[in-house]
Amino acid sequence: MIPMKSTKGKTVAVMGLGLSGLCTARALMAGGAKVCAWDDSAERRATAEAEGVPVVALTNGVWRDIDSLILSPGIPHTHPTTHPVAALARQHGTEIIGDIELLKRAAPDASFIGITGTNGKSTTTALIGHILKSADVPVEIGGNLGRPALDFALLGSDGRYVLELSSFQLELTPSAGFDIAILLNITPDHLDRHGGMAGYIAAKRHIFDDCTGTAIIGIDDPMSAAICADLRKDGTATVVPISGSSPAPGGVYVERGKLVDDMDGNRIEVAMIDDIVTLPGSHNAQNAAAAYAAARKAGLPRKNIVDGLRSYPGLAHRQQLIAVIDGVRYVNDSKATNPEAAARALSSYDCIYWIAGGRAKDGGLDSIEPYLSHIRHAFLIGEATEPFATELGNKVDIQKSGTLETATRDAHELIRQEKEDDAVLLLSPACASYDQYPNFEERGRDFERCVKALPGTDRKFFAAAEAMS
Ligand code: UMA
Repeated sequence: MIPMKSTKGKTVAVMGLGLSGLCTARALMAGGAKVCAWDDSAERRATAEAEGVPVVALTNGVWRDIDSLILSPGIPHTHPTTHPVAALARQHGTEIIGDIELLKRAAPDASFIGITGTNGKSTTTALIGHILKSADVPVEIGGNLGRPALDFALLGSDGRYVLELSSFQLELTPSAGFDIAILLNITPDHLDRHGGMAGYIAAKRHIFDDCTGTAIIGIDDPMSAAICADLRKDGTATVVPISGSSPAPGGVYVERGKLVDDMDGNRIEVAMIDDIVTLPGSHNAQNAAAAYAAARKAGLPRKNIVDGLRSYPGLAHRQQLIAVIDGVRYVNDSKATNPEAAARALSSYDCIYWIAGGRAKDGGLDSIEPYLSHIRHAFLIGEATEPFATELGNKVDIQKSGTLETATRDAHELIRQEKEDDAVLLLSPACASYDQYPNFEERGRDFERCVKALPGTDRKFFAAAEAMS
């Protein structure tokens, strides 16, 4: 934990006492600030109080003494409505910031690598962290990935913070100024929180504000490609375009499975990367290109980076290879709680025995349509069994398995009968887990348990990186 010395003697309000808020309150108190904290949940307030955090109703009277409001990222401060505590802070001219801003103020000597994008930011963050760590660079990895910013150790001038940044966190980080700033892609998300697409793009684009180092930008979607063109005109940062599927002149890209470095305008074919089992699909090729560019700009030799890409263990529950049994891959993608996320996994393999279902989101399965030919057989579970059966029934072979345990056994049995080359048993539910599990992590762990119970002659199991490490 980083004691927040810069706020010593100041009065700081902390709104929200979840993962990031509680950690922030502890760090402020350890640094000598006078903290007054609040959460709308009585349970969260009680937990904080039990830890000695002063809980104070942040109503009108207290504001003349408060220097800053530290807002948790999940609490709205503009759209769809302004939380009353944020409204009071604004009315009194009190700065509203988040824990990433506090980290930037606490560690002025360290370097910061910020990663954002609608998809792939967790993988890219974990991948960059893994590559730097493997090369013995002092590094702390977290942010939206799970570990709150002020839980880190304080790093000096040789250290690097590798931060996954959500649009919510970026809005609360006025002094962005990242040494290496990465935007992977933009597709519509969190539009209610940003008042529409323009607000969402503005929040994402903020990652490049005051960036005088390197701006790494995906060019595989039109909105990010437009930002890339703008930044190149602007000329403040060194701009590195990246692509997972086509040439990116002056940047880093993957073409026919080969990672290409053209950052110095001197095309170098670095390595084949399409055989890295923990980074399947063209979306992961783009993530690998981003991680390579960041690690090169952080000063690592090419060989170390390629070694790091090859030894990347993958993140739990995100296209995580958990086992290979008699040549068949077993992949846990429990984090795919909507059809768009499942579509990315379905695009990554050619012969899929697919376990899908749970509590379905509105809008149907349109986004998986382009990948129906990759599905050899679907095994349906949970509340979505009947609606998915109706939607998929005349397009792919389906089986109503009901539970994950039955689906895993049904799929394994069929795979053994059909003996297809390249078969993959993929849990990528396209649904929330709440009908059968407390969360997607528990669903993923249950899948792992079911896979471990399967018979087989040649069984290999793999461990994933922890999101919190
Ligand atoms: N709360 C209120 N009033 C409100 C709303 C919330 O008091 O009107 C309180 C809740 O009772 C709760 C606390 O605020 O106690 C929750 O705060 P939070 O939602 O900001 O969540 P944290 O537990 O602090 O976790 C946050 C990030 N959550 C969000 O941005 C929603 C975590 O990202 C992040 O891992 C963590 O900080 C550590 O940095 C999660 C996430 O879902 C993974 N992110 C979104 C995403 O990836 O799409 C953006």
